[in-house]
Amino acid sequence: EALRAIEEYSKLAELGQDFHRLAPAAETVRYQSYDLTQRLILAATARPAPQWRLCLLLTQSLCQTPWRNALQVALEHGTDCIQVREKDMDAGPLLDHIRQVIELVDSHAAVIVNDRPDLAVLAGADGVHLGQSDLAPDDARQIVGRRLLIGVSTSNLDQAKAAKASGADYCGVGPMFPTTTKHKPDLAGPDYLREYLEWDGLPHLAIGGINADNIDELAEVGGQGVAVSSAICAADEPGAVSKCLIAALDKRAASCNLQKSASSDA
Ligand code: TZP
Ligand code: MG
Repeated sequence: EALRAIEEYSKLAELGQDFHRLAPAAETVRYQSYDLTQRLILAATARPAPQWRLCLLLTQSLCQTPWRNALQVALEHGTDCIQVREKDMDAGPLLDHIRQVIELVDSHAAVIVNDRPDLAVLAGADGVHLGQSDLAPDDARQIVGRRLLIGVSTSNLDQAKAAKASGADYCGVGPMFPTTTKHKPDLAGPDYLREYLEWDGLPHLAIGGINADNIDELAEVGGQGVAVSSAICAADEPGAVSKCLIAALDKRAASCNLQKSASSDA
């Protein structure tokens, strides 16, 4: 308001040319101050990504039990993040599906949408997850604003650093192990997770082929969070597997061993 007053007063005829020249400068500074105010508000309301423990990549076609059941029991056993990952759904049905997931999750976990920043915003999700050939985080940010989190899949530290520089909030780190869920011929492996953790970067979700039989390798290098699809979705007992994976990250090995047979049977 002070800048506006300076701008207006400097235009008064009585003041002469010297003051008139002040008006455009005051106007420029006024607009810069609006921009700065907006950026300050956005920065103040942005929330950092938490270090999730277990993120379920929910894909209906992979589910052995009805997907609502898999989701429900995964939540009951400590899953704190759900990524809706439906590669073959058109936008309309996908939006409906995301809304159903959000309703079922009922704030007990974060809901992240794979690939689609637009649908993440429309559905009121907590974030969007992007691959290396999806929108860059700074472009997606134009769509999702500061409130939504942006995750990026990375296979090496250069990609992770680029994701952070472009405004990502967390990184997928993988693939850790062979997987049939996605075509990923080159393994990054636990060595990349170790390297990632040595970097003072962003929260992580190790991903790719993770199950009850190999998660100890990730716990050993210090892994704090994993993203898992088939090991939970395709299990007969998705709750038992979820519990086992979290126990392994907590290095409560006995609890995980107890459940390993359930997941291996699946
Ligand atoms: N990105 C890297 S590996 C992968 C994705 C989406 C697949 C994860 O699924 P699964 O079944 O846990 O291996
Ligand atoms: Mg993608």
